[in-house]
Amino acid sequence: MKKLFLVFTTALVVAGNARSEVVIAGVFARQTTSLNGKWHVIVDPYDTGYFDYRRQPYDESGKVTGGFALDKPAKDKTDLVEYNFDTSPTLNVPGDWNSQDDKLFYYEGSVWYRTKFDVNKSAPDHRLFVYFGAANYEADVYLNGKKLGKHIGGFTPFAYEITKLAKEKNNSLVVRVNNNRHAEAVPTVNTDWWNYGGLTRDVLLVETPATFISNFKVQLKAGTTRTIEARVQLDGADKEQTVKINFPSLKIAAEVKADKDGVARFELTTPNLALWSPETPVLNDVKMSAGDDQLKDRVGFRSIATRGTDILLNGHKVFLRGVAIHEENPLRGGRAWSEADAKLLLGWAKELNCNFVRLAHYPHNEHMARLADEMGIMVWEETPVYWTIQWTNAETLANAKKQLNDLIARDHNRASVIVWSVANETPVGEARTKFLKTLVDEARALDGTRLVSAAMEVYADPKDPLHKIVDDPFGEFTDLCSFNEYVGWYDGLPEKIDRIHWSIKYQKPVFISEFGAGAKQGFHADATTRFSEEFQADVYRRTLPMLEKIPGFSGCTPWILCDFRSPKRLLPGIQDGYNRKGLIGQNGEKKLAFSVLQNLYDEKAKADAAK
Ligand code: GCB
Repeated sequence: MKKLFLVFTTALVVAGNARSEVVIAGVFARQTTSLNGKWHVIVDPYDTGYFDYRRQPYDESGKVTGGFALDKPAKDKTDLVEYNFDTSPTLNVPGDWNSQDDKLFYYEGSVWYRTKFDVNKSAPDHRLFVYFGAANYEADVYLNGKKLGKHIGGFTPFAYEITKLAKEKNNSLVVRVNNNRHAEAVPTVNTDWWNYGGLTRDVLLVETPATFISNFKVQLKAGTTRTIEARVQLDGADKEQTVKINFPSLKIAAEVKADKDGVARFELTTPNLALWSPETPVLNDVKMSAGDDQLKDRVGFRSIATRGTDILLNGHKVFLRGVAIHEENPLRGGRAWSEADAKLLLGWAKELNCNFVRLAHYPHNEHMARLADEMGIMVWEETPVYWTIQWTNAETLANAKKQLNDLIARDHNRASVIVWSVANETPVGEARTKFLKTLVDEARALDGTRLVSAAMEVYADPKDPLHKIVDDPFGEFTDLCSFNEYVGWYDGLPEKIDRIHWSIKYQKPVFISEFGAGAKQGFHADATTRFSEEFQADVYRRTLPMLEKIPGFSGCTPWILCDFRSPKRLLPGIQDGYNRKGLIGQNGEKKLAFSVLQNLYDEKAKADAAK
C-alpha cells in the first residue's frame, strides 16, 4: 500500500554500536510503504533473545552474534534453535500488546517483533529508510541480522537508513521492544497512566532520491501578518541544488539555490493572507521540490504571544476553553494511534465547545496535531517529565532534551500547536528548576514562535487553607503561569471551592492545566457522595466561577476527557484500574459533568464573541 508522506530528517548519532538515527517528522507528503499489519511476536520475559547465558548481549560489539535478532530458524532436524518467528503468534502493528492479549495485560518486559518485506525501488540510486512512529519504551532494531540502532523514549518517532542493507526480497525486520520502567528514565517508574508496551504507532518504509528534502519549516514571519518565512534543508551528496517552493492557492512561488550545507531560505509576501484560528482554520497547500524530490503539505499561519496577563492569537485576546486528553481510545481500549482515533477524541472536544486541548502527559501520535489543524483546535503538547525525575542525572536530562527535540521537529509546522510544555507537577527545588530551565531554553532555541510552559502546583497558606498561593520559582521562566489544582477532590469537598482566594506571583496569563473529580459513569447519588456523577458535576459547576475570580485567568484544561487506565486506581467496583475523572466513561457514555462544562464553555464562547 503506497501513501503520500512527508519526510523530515535530522541525523542524530546515538551511543554505542548503533548506526545513525534519523528523525522523520511530519509524515504526510512523501511516497511511503506501510509496514503496518500483523507481525510475528516472541514474548521474552528473561531477554533470552538478547543476552547469552553469561548475560552478555549478543550485539555488544556492533555485530550480532546470536539471539533472536538473527531470525534464523533451524536448518534441519539436527540444528538446535529454540525460537521461531514463523510459528510464533502475531500482534497488530500499530498497537500496544497489553490490550491485544489478556496474558500481556500487566506485562512489562521484552517482546520481539518480526515482519518481512520486499523492496521495489523506483530508481537504483534512491535511498531507503525504515520509520517508526513510536515504540514504548526502548527499541533495538535489526535488519537482516544487522543492528540498525537502539532508540530510547516511548512517544517520539525515529528512523534508520537501510539503503545498503535492504535486499530486493524477503527482508527480515526485527525489533525488540522493552517497556520496563527505570528510575532514571523519562518518564520515571511512577506515573498515573498505563505503561502500554509495543510498536504503538505506524511503521513505514520511506524511499527518497539520493539528495532529498530532509527538513522544512514554514511559518508566519514574527511581527508580520503577510510575510511567510521558510527554511528547507537538503540531505545527500549534491546539496547545492535549486529548491522551489509554491503556495498554489496564494499564487506565490519562489526558487533559491541551497547553500553548501543544503539550506535554502525563503521570504514571501502576499497581499491577502488569511490567518489560522479556531473560527477560521485556514490551511494552505505548500509544495516544495529539489531535483526529483517533491513534498506537499498543508500549513496554517498565525501568531501566538502573551502581553501582560493576556494570550494573544493573531494579536487578539483569546481564552483557552480546553480539556486534557490521554492517548487512549476508550471504546476499543488501549493506546490511540490512528486518524480515526484522533477524530473520536477531538470530535468529543469540539462537542464540548473547546477551542483548545492539552495532550497529556507525553507526545501523542502525529494525527492529533494534524487533525487539530484541520478542525481548528489549539494544542498544548507535552514531554513526559512527570512528577519525579532524576534532576541531577545528566543522561536523564539528555533523554528529556532529545524527546523535546524530536517532538518539536515533528510538529513545528502545525499551526494548532501553540504551547510546548516541558513538565507536569514536578517538586519545587533548585536542581529541578535548573533541569526544567534547560528544557525551556532548548524549546525557545528550537522554536521561538510558540509559548513555553509546564504544569506547576499550588499550595495553601499554612495560616489559611482557603488562601491558595502560586509562587514556584520556575514560573519566572515560562510564558504562562499554569498549574494544576484539585480543590473539591483531593482538597476538601466541593463547597470549599466557593471560598477560595488566590495569590499569584506572576503577572502572566494564568492557565489552570488541571482540575476535576472522579465519577463512575452511571453511578448516581447526592452531590456529596464520592464517585457519583453528581459530585463531579458539582465540582465543575463551582470551579469555573471560582477561577474567573483570578486576575489574568486565561483558560483551563479540566482533567480529563475520558476515563483512562491507571495501575494506581485500585478501588474495586468503582475504579477497577481506571482513573475515573473522565467526562466520558470507559464505555464512551457521557457523564453529567460533560454537559455542565459544555454549557459553561458555550456561554463563555458567546460572551467572548460579543466583546
Ligand atoms: C494530577 C496529574 C495527573 C493525574 C491526576 C489525578 O495532578 O497531573 O496525571 O492523573 O492528577 O487524577 O490525580
